[in-house]
Amino acid sequence: MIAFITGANGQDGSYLSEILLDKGYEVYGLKRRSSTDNMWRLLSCSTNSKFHLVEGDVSDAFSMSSLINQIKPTEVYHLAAQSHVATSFAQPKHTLDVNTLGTLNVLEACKNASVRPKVYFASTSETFGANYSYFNLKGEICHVINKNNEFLSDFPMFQREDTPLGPNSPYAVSKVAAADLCRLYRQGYGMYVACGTLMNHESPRRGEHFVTRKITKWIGQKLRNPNTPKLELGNLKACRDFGHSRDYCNAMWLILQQNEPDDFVIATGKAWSVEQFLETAFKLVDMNWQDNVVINKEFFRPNEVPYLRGDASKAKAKLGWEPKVSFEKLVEEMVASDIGVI
Ligand code: NAP
Ligand code: F7E
Repeated sequence: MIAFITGANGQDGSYLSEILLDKGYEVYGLKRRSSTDNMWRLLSCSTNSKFHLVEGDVSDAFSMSSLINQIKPTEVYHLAAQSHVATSFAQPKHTLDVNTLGTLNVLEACKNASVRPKVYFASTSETFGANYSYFNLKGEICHVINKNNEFLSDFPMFQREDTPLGPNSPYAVSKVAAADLCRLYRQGYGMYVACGTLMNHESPRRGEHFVTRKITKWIGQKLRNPNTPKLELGNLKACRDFGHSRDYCNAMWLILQQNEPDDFVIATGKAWSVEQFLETAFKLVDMNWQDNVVINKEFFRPNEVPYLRGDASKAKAKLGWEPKVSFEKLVEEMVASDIGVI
């Protein structure tokens, strides 16, 4: 088996590379040129003779088609993206160029390959926006298209495969369009293209500008230097379904092992507010977050996704997939890594 992973040096790409190498795959990881080294997540892979880094950029159609022709992968995991939601408001065109047109380039290259690979596309729960589903008293499924971005905290609401999409950031729009392209190539050209709609997943390898890692990194710095300025955050009320990246990368592999291409929501089924993440992380080091956090309007978004909680029943039934790492263990691992205990 030969895998080609775009975004290999990102959080998910690094765990997925390790998982596939363990299964005996030959793994080709795409990296784009950077002025400084950013391969730290791939340290354990770099010594494996079955792991190869190849240079290219998903927004360059030529580099995608020539790499796929040379490598002849059996499976393509297309993870590369401008993945930061807040950045997508500041750089909307770049986000669509990379995430939507980059996906088109990958799909076209795979369509024209002499032997077409199976393709996994990294979609996201952000595509639901503020929409949700719930079961009414008769046990019937109801879907809500939530135009006001309301946050109904007492409601047992969730998102699953049939929840209507309501993208409310350039990032989410770019992923909806890319996932539509995936379905078009599946239906129109008979290609094996599967989409994973993944809820937030974190780890010690999470980028430093995502809220979980921003918090745990700050804790590490504060313990090393008591003069560290206060932690500046935005909306603490937003809720996310936080899982562990390694668990979610296992789901990506399972999704591509099905006989027929299909789409799956991957989630833990529980939602936690940013405030609850803060509370849990600070408690681990006997600190009070209220004394150490200031709210800065700069970190609020023009549009917020108030509440994400996934229902991964389909993944459990068809893939036998379930998350292994609890929220508490996830926070513990991230804090331990940032304070230098592991
Ligand atoms: P990440 O850590 O931000 O990694 C993104 C990767 O894409 C990096 O390797 C980055 O390279 C690469 N990349 C960006 N632009 C590129 C380009 N033009 N050409 C080639 N490579 C490019 O993201 P992640 O958390 O691993 O997420 C992986 C994928 O899952 C992304 O598509 C993301 O949108 C999606 N997703 C993530 C989550 C989550 O909670 N983590 C949830 C749902 C979906 P550089 O290092 O050079 O920037
Ligand atoms: O924000 C709030 C913020 O940037 C989470 C990406 O992997 O998951 C990720 O997108 C929440 C939001 O992740 C700060 O407003 C408060 O409500 O960590 P985040 P995200 O936007 O949920 C999805 C599923 C993806 O697909 C994306 O690729 O936290 N928040 N204060 C803050 N967020 C940040 N970044 N920084 C703050 O200071």
